Amino acid sequence: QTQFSCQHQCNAPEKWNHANQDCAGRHQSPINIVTRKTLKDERLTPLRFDNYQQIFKGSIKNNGHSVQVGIPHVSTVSGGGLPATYKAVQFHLHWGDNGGPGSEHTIDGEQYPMELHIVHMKSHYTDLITALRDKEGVAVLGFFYENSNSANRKYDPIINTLQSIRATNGSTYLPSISLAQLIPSEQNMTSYYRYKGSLTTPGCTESVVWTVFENPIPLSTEQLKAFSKVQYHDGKPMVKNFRPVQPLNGRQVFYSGG
Ligand code: 1SD
Ligand code: ZN
Repeated sequence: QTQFSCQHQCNAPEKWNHANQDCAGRHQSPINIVTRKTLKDERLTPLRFDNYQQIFKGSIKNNGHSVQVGIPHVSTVSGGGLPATYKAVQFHLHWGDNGGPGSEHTIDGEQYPMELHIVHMKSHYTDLITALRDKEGVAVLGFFYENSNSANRKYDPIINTLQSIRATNGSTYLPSISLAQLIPSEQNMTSYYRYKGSLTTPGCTESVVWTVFENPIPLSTEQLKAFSKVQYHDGKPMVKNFRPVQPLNGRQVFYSGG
């Protein structure tokens, strides 16, 4: 088990501070983004995505607090004011109860039904543990979801596996998928927020450069509800697997503009 796995009380974030010193730190994530307090920053130009189009086959796993997909090839993100080039390591999601509020970040108090995290580390590192020792070693891209009337077929490969990874530690084959198909088109990713924060699960390490995109990804209600079929270790439905928002403690959130 690595330090990132969620072994106990994954659905009781209020208990984390006792077990993990960093979870009581002053630069924690997620946060509520108050749009009128954000600062427009001209350096936050469109991000550069390399190899996000690459189709890969992998496996999807119920890790006890989310469903996670490891990324087996090199895809990088850079530019947009990021301090380095970062390569994608894995992605996972946070969601609500049957399509109810479930995102980790909130915008002016609004909680979206789900949030995607694509976890990256500076491209010269070979593992996340080392990257987390660098205060800018990890970059997470966060995307919201919104309810739409029609199903988003690009999510079928993921949603079709959920039934077979209901149990904790369940994993299954994930057929052809690309990172690009999961996120908005590049012209719809120019509006985003940037701040310095932490992992949202223990050890809550404060080594994360966060980018939270404004434009949500559409999914139908049925698709959103499918995630609630996944189960925690104790067999209860894995729902509301988000950490509540944390105090900003004087941090500035930057905005790329429209
Ligand atoms: O919750 C994830 C956790 O599963 C792990 O992926 C960690 C990075 O190793 O990141 C957190 S989060 O901050 O991306 N939610
Ligand atoms: Zn996450």
